[in-house]
Amino acid sequence: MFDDLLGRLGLESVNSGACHSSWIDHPGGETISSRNPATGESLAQVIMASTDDYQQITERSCDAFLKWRQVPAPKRGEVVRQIGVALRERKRDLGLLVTLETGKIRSEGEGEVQEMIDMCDFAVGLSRQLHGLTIASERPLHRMMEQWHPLGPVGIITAFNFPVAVWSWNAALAAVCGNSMIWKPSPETPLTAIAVQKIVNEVAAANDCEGVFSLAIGEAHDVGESMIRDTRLPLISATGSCRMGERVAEVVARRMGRSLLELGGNNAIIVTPTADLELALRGILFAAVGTAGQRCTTVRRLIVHESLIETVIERLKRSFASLRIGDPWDDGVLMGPLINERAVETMQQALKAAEEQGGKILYGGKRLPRPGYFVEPALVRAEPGMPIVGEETFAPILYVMSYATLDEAIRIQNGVAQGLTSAIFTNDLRESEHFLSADGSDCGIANVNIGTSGAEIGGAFGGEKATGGGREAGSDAWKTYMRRQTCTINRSADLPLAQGVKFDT
Ligand code: UN1
Repeated sequence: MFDDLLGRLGLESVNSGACHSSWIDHPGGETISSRNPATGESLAQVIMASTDDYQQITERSCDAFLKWRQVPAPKRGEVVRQIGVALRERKRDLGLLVTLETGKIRSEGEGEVQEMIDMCDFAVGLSRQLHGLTIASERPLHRMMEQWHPLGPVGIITAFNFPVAVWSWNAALAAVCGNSMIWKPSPETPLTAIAVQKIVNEVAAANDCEGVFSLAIGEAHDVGESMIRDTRLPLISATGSCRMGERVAEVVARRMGRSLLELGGNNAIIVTPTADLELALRGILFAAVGTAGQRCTTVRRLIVHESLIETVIERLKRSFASLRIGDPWDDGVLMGPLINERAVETMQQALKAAEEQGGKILYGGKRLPRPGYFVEPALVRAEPGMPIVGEETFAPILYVMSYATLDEAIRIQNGVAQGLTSAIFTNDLRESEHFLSADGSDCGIANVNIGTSGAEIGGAFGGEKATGGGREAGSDAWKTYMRRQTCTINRSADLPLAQGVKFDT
């Protein structure tokens, strides 16, 4: 069954993780195993790219950019449309592969591919709307305008938890904007990356644009470092931990490059006395345990009005206890495994720290006695000031805290380093408007009566503070992938200077 799946995705012949316009036969990097986190077994071996391979890939990418930037944007959109069609045809298989390699449940695996398709559709429309402004000039017979030009080859670094959707956020936009790109996926998910690259290669070959999309699977310390230092890449888009993002920000800024960072979250949900509790509990459950707590949008802190906290805790304990945890392939399972052994250990350490810092484990947190990396979700009574509550632990741990006034709840919510997503459950218009106002949530995403995770692609995605400030996917996120040019055009025979400056000879 597994072999059939790999066969259908064209993966039986390629075990190399390096592709420019064609696959590199003998990449020089180390060999890694792709593992199924539900069993701990190896799925396949992949040879990674070395720094030399990276150089070769990037040279081709630079060449491809020179050609691609001349292709009219709507024609570039047509190529992205075809990628969307190809993804529709492989949605089920690619979704299964995502499940196999990440351990997320099947509907989430397929949902990721749907997100890629949505992103392609969005980018196709955008390819006819890369609009600039025209601006009134203060000088007679002059006009001003802004235009948006392609930027150059873009470096795309993605994480294991959304191994394909986050690539598409970047790739679909970068492509219609006229950029080539080099993708460094997480070494935890090499097979999905290779499968995507194969799909894209078919479309690129049919459209004579080979080399626009390329892949370099490699380690952070060689391929990753080469990429962020590379002055040929004007933009590095990186998704991952705050620590990784700090390194990227520092190195890219030193060479005056642009970085688009989508880093850690420490997201909170506030539950007020007027909340629809049934709705809130459903929203909290998906946000807390969906993807086994391994989304950057996972809710990590629950801030509940003191009048409700005992009820909410009791109800959540029951929901956690009745949650079906198991093989993500099986119908009805809602929570699969963590990605690897290290993730299980990190979760255990965080729970230990929480207890040492005065927290109380109200439910769960144990490793399940079965192969793979399965854990119970944990519910922990905590206080806002506990150091561990300020950290993002990539696991299903939900810290519950109580509040008395909405000002206090918002203060608790904003009182962490990260600023990705936030939500309030309330039926009180004033509370909701306060939460969304300038003195409300300080996050890049603020929701009312829905949880913190599961954003649509139409909105710009990203967060403030330690989350990095980048915006990807919808709205006007495309502007990060282009360079803005301000043009002043004079159709008079005079040369008047701005601000009335005289410089007559
Ligand atoms: C991430 O975890 O890196 O909003 C992104 C969500 C997803 C994206 C998560 N669409 O939960």
